[in-house]
Amino acid sequence: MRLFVALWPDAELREVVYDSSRKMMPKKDGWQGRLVDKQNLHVTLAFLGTVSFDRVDCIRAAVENIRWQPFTLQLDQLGYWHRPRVAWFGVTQTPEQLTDMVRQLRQGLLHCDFEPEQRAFHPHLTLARKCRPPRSVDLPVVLAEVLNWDVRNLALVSSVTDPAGVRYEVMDQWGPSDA
Ligand code: 2AM
Repeated sequence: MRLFVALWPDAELREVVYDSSRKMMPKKDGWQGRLVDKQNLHVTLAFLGTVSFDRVDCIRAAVENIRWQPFTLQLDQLGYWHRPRVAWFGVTQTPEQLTDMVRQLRQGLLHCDFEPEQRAFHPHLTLARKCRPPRSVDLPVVLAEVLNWDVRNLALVSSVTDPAGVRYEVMDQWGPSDA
């Protein structure tokens, strides 16, 4: 199983993000690439890679034990990374609750024998892959309309590759901890 832990948008937010990404990256302006399917949009918190079944309980416990309260993620910029050739919506300011959530998650995953994650966490919602922006666009750009995401759940997700492409299956979801 290929697994990852993610912030998982609800159906309404998916529509908003998808519409906004189409507006922000029009083909007619020279944007190239493949938009991520609407139902696949998410923010990865930890990528676990290929994991054997016997580690799943430990991973579930690591996510379940995170103490967090609801918060709002303000997606307010469109950016691009050259190496992976992905375009994304990101945040100017990472909420402290999210930084703390990822810190707890990384800590918990150490107990499941994952290597410590060396890379800093840059929250982003990947919008397009194999992407190339037009030269005329100076990225990142600030969004005219901020997308407010009221984060209410965390998901353990399995990535399934089938002939139609990549599909993500939510294995489990958790809400905020009790007060
Ligand atoms: P990203 O698109 O948010 O950057 C599921 O495959 C998710 O895990 C992807 O959306 C990707 O996140 C992330 N991912 C895939 N392969 C990865 C890798 N080798 N290292 C880190 N994250 C990866």
